[in-house]
Amino acid sequence: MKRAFFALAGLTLWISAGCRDFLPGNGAPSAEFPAATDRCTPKVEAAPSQIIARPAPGADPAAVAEAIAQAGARTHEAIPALGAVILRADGETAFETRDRLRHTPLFTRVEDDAVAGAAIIPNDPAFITQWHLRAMDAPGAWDTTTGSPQVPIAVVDSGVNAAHPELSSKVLPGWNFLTESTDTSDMLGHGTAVAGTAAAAFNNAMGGAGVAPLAPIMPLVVLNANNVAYYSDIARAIVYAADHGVRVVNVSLGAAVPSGLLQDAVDYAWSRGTVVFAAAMNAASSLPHFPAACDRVVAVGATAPGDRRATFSDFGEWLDMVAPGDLIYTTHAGGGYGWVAGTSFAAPAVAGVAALVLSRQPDLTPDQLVRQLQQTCDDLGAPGWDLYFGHGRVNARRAVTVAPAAIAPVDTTAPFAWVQSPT
Ligand SMILES: [Ca+2]
Ligand SMILES: [Ca+2]
Repeated sequence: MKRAFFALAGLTLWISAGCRDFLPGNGAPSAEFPAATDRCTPKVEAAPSQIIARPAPGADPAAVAEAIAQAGARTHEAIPALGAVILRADGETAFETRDRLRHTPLFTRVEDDAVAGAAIIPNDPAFITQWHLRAMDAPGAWDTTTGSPQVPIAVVDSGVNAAHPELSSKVLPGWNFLTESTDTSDMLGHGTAVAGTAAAAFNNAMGGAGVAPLAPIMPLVVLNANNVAYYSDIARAIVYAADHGVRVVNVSLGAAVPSGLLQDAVDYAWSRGTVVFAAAMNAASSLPHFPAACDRVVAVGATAPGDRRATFSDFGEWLDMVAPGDLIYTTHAGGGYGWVAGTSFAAPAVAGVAALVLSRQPDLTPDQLVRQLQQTCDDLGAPGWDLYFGHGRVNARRAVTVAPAAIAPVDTTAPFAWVQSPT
């Protein structure tokens, strides 16, 4: 989540990078999957040019439609909950179309529908155990709770292999925003690996375990087989999860393009009790990626064994916390297990802890939930909140066992600190 004073710094970075100029009509996705050798260079993705527009309140629908047509665009779909319409324009002239719409008072916001990529780094390590569960003391949490069927986790990703024996008992009906259908099968494998990290079954004499083994998974498909996800589909998926009462949403996707629409979706969800957990992404830089750097999103960086920061993990003022994200043994779409790396797998580890917490304390507000997760982290690096570890590495046991009175009632400003309640 973006810390308040960082808004200006982020803008400065953005302008100094000149991104708006070198990005094509739809912005650029991150290139973090699967090109581990190309982590820092945004890759330009050829995709239909989509523009997100929000008509002004009370604007005459006929005038809006005419303005859209005159600008050379057509309406593709609407997101009524966010008051937005998704427009499609010719790729060659999308830039002009967008600028024309921006100069029309009929719209309060016009922005590119950027595309996000997944934050996975393929890996082939020699280890054969799930070190990450011990590092974040998930077994210590399981003495208290292993999650609840009443607290599902929405996985906004490439789908989930519902036939995987570690996931088959827990995959809920979801939605595919690419095909507008109920087919949530996984065409990429990323979503199945994320889902298993959060909630693979345990105590079933096979494979490994997720952080919240009893938590159901709601697959929401936005990422296609080419590792491209439109921001508008991510926003629709977040809204869908919130509308269906899912309080924990994981988005292991991102791009370095700020978006009002993504922020609106996060705010919509937050107002309905839903918290979005997002991968910090893997560029090993402090350039904010979204939705991780949106306000109220829990941005999760990655650690490697030994509580070291994973070298690929992004960092910055917008980082909330870290979780294991390197050498992670998790479910593969093919049906077995395999090794993966990336902040893609750190975010669902924290989402899993959130599901554990809510299974015990279902009445926590989003603000209370996030503070409980933050304040029970094990501090790493420089004392207190810092750029590289945020509040520290999530601790599942502490998160589910902390006494409510030990959680500070209000957020503090950076540098982070809180006051324990006097006894
Ligand atoms: Ca298992
Ligand atoms: Ca620290």
